[in-house]
Amino acid sequence: MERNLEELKRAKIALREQARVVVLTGAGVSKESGVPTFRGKNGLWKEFRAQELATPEAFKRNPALVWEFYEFRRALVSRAVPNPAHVALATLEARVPRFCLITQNVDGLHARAGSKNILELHGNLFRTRCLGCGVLEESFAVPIAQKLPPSCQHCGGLLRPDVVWFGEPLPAGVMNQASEEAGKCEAMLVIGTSGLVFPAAGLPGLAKDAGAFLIEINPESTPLSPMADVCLRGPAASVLPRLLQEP
Ligand code: BJW
Ligand code: ZN
Repeated sequence: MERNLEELKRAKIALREQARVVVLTGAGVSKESGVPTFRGKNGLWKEFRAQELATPEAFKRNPALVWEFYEFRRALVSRAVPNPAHVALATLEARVPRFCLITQNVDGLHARAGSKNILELHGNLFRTRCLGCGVLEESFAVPIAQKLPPSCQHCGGLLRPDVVWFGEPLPAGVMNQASEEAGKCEAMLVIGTSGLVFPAAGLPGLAKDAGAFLIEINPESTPLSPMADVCLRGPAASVLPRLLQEP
């Protein structure tokens, strides 16, 4: 407990003193909103096979099945609300001079909590991309169509969720911007990610190499923990509000 308080204090000071702050979030930040993580117990990949659902090959093989998985997720997230961790990050943005929130999450909960400068590395559950004409469209309708898979209103082509599957490149502009922000930040918060999926998992290393103070918030240790200056162990929804509490 003593050590935890000491660590919390060091993290508070770093956040208060640094003008350029970057946050990298993963599925753990939405856990308290009832959105399951991918790995670990009760993780999505325990129940569903990633290779059968989150790859371009899987979609080619059976688009309706892949859409069923995404419809289940879209319905779940539609009912969810941002938790105190999302809200704390929106509050932090308002008080830091240069702030950027990089998220691997596709649930859109950061934006719903009021965060503004967000880079979504793995896309968004509520956007579709047409494989025929390439048009990107936002849709919050659940279900998205009477019959799955949905088709494009403009060209009749097959629509896919605009998320990044294994083996696919991340949106180039977004990843470049994220790397740039990570490479010039003074403090980075790494919250609720297992640090296993690349290239996102490489961003804390870029920040560290540039001399940033690294804070990890996660109930478990991860491959990123050894490079962190401070590890705050606990659920993001309780740790983050305490971290932002003054003094
Ligand atoms: C809490 C908590 C609480 C719990 N509070 N915390 C280098 C080495 C090895 C492999 C590769 C490499 N580079 C690339 C690869 C391949 C691959 C990869 O990384 N594989 C590894 C798994 C081995 N990467 C890719 O394929 C990427 N593409 C790519 O590299 O393209 C290259 C290319 C270039 C040019 C042409 C073609 C290709 C794409 C990766 C896409 C990832 N997509 C997914 C699915 C998105 C859509 C969807 O949602 O369905 O993204 S996979 C899934 O993992 C999702 C997540 O964003 C991502 C990361 O997961 P995250 O967020 O870390 O969640 P979990 O569940 O892993 O962890 C949760 C954490 O929270 C845990 O630590 C808990 O302890 C913690 N937690 N409760 C705080 N209350
Ligand atoms: Zn189209």
